[in-house]
Amino acid sequence: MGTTRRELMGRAALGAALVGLGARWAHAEGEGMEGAGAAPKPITAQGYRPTTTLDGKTLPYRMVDGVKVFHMVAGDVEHEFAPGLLGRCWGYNGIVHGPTIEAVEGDHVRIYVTNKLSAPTTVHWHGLFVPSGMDGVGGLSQRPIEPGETFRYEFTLRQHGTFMYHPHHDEMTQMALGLMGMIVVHPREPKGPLPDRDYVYMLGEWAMDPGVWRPDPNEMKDFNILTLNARAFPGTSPMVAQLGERVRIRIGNLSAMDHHPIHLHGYAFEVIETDGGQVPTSARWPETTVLVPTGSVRVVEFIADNPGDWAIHCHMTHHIMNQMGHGVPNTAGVDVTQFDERLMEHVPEMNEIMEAMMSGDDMDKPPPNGIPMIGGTGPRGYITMGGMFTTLRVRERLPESGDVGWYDAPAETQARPASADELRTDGVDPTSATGELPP
Ligand SMILES: [Cu+2]
Repeated sequence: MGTTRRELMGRAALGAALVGLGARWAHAEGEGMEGAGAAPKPITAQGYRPTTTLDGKTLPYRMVDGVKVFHMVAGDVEHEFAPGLLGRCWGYNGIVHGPTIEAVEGDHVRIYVTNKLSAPTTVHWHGLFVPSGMDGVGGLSQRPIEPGETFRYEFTLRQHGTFMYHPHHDEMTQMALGLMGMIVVHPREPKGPLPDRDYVYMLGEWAMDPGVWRPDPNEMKDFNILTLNARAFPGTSPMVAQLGERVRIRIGNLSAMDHHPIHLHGYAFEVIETDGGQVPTSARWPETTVLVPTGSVRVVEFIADNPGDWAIHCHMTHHIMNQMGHGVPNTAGVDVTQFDERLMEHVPEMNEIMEAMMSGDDMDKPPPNGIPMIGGTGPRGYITMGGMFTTLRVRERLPESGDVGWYDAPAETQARPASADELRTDGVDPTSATGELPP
């Protein structure tokens, strides 16, 4: 029989085996990547609250004769999507996605782009009102930047808002490998209150079968790694906020083929901005999910007045999975307790494989470059989600330093098994099929 071990494992031991595997891997933080700090970042001399790109970085600049000078270097990056899953990607300044460019409306910026890739590239400034010759469309606004060359882009930031950057040359390949990043331009004269927390996310999608190291740019539909700032849960860092703080979340999407409805638990927010500019206060409405189409930015804001650990995730259920296996029969609702025994009757080599699995040594070895389809360890069991999932952790008081940890819900606010007494008092019959209550 041509059935491989992986296929058999996929059918017989599906979730449980893979879940067990994931729990044993240690969390490895990327070097120098940003996590959420205890205190809000101090307001800068230019009067803005700096953004936080979790699991990413902000691009440093240098002032030269009143000009903000940046340097972006496109090159190969070995990137960790989550502990156990590395990708041979393309990025800027040694990270995937590229660092967030942050400036202020009216700033004059000069951005040098050095190409250390093996292919020509350009950089397009998505949403920015730049002179035509600075727009970065290969063949249209400029000739491509050849490997080894450094190009100079220069313009004045005439707007404020949230924008993106990416190559506009061989987009399909270069963006699939990770070349993209966010741009935040703060207003020169802010009209509303400044946020206390200002988080920046780039949504992304990748095609990487287990055991493969290079994201596949040819994929059209079957993206199996869905990321927030190029990290898939359980590799995503949590956002934090202290009770009463104003939280802003800027979400850009440069996924190849998908839009992402991003849903936040515990809150309603308003969309205050897109990559086209600010939404007038009178035109905003409350939402709990914001659809971020590819090639778009949505910025949401709310007051963190509900303490707890709150999920924030894409609401496409296949986008909160990692490296999903397909071609598996639908066993939802089926009694599968005899499955392994029956399978062994029909697949003789299954015995041997199961023995190897039971002995432990097979299961202790992670697959070569692959992560479980679902999850990470939570405070009350296993969190059965992956991909575009993280948490917002709101506390009355954040610890001065170190991990925020998990929310300790007051006992009376915690869902739990119902007692027989409670059921009787409330007239609830657990054996009822209709859920009908006595009059
Ligand atoms: Cu999605």
